Amino acid sequence: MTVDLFDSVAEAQPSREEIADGAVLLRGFVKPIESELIEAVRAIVAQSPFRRMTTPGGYQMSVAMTNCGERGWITDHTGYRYDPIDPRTGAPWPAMPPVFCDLARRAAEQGGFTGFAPDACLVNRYEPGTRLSLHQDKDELDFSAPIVSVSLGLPATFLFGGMARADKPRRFRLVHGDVVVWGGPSRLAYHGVAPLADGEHALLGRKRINLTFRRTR
Ligand code: MD3
Ligand code: FE
Repeated sequence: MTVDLFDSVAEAQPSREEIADGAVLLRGFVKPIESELIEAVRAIVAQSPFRRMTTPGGYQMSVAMTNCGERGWITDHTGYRYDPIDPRTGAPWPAMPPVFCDLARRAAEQGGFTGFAPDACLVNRYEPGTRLSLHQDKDELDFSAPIVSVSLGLPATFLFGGMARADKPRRFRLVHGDVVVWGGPSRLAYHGVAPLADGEHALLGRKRINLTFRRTR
């Protein structure tokens, strides 16, 4: 009984928290479509598999990545860029599934950005121990569009820094179903992910999947 009452309140007023200037956290935003999202990730990975890319500095990334959409983010010994072709398969990246475009647009709207039309979705895979060091996302042409991020599977400690790499990051726990819209002054903040703790997720096992939706041009 108490649970039913709580659910109806949560539905009437979904959680929306401004965690930094221009950054809006939507707890549990994609829980209602979790199965569709996971199925769509499986279909993408069947076509363009996860791979650990090598940075221009010669380091292999700890995060395994793939993409969908018109363009995908890649790194190799020559640099970082968005490319319409998956270098692993020689074919275009898988199309962005309608359920992805739709959720990204609805989430961006909650963050105050109407008409968000991502042309790229980077799909990151974390396993226990995987981390992502502090960086800025600045390979896109237009920083007026937000980035929408979706967390699935094991929880992560997200590090949110400032405009300078040396700014001490704040830590946020992101769990399965959470969405964050990163716009305005937050768009160019340094950020990263602490080494993933081991655990078991009911739908994804010992993994965390993160989707980031981007407008690259
Ligand atoms: C803040 N991914 O793919 S998502 C990335 O959990 C990336 O896989 C992390 O950083 C992950 O580039 C973090 C949250 C996120 C994504 C993009 C941002 C936060 C951001 C861009 C600007 C500011
Ligand atoms: Fe990033």
